[in-house]
Amino acid sequence: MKIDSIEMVRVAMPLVYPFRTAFGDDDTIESVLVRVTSGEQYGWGESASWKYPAYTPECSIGQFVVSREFIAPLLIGCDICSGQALQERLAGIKGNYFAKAAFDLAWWDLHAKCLGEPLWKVLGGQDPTVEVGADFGVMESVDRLIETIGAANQHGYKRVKLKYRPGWDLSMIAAVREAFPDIVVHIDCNSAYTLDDLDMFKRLDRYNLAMIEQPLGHDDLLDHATLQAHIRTPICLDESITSPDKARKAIQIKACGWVNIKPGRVGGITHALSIHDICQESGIPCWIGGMLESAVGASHCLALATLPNIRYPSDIFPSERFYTKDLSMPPMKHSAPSQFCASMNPGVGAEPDPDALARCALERVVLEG
Ligand code: OSB
Ligand code: MG
Repeated sequence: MKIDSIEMVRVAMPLVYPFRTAFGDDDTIESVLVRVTSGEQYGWGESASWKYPAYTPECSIGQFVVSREFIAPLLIGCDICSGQALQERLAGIKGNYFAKAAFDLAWWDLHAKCLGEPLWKVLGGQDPTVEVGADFGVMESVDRLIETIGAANQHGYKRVKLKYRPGWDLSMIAAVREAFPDIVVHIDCNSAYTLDDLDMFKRLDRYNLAMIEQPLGHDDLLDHATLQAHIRTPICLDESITSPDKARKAIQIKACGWVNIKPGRVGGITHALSIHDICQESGIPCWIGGMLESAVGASHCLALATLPNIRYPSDIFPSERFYTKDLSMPPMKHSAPSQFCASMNPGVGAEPDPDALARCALERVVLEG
């Protein structure tokens, strides 16, 4: 498919309430949407590295500049026949995973539309129905958290993920376990700790958590392997897995028992598929994470979540949880309690609402071949 034009838009999407994690408290999500056009067809991609480089080293302003100055010029006018070919074309650009991802996702949407097939089928998904979990950030009190978990339980969620940071840690988990001895629960530390906290992690073993997500440095593998050797609870790597190569190395040194795959963090669907397959071959199960993207990015996540080695409820949410009005259409809606159904339409099945896109746009550029 020859890429005739590329549109890039950086947006700010106001949240209905602040999202509080070990890396900060955010009230707006910054994201970059990319549209690639080939003849009459077009595809949409999105990745959200956020405003501050606090989750990984990328941030939305940098993402936009790298997209405009370096990535789009390498793709415009080119005939790109596969996700692999797209990644090879961009191989000279180091890192910048989120920036590359939006283009890779747009290419996959375009490709699936040209085939006339839903994206999830093109990726090798077997069942469009996907199980998703409940997630809770840091709250004003543990009592409030326990109330909220109770409601999620009632709603039918099969697992709960809790953000975990200094001051919202062991005593919070002890209280949650006391209130809910049997629920499937895991914590996400967003790289807030070091091996100096080994004793704390050893104490966590008694709470029978499903996993501990990204306890140590955002780019670390080795210390995670050391920690994993000292604790029973499986580690799930998120931030540290930025490429298929990192996944291979993490598995080789036994740094984790699970991998959270986010298409943005790994440079797109092409590498998400490779990581999925590497993990599957090594007996490491995966699940899909998200970055509070609009329905375009979330629908790409949903397509990936239909793959066979996705073995834990994913982080995919109804739009209304985060946004008064989703920037993209159709908004994310449960198909049944704790489930979503991937779109049966050709492609990813979502695209920005033009008015909402214009309202949220911070900067926009179009490159013609
Ligand atoms: O670390 O998984 C993460 C959201 C934004 C950035 C990083 C992360 C997350 C999540 C998603 O945890 C959870 C949610 O969407 O509630
Ligand atoms: Mg995480």
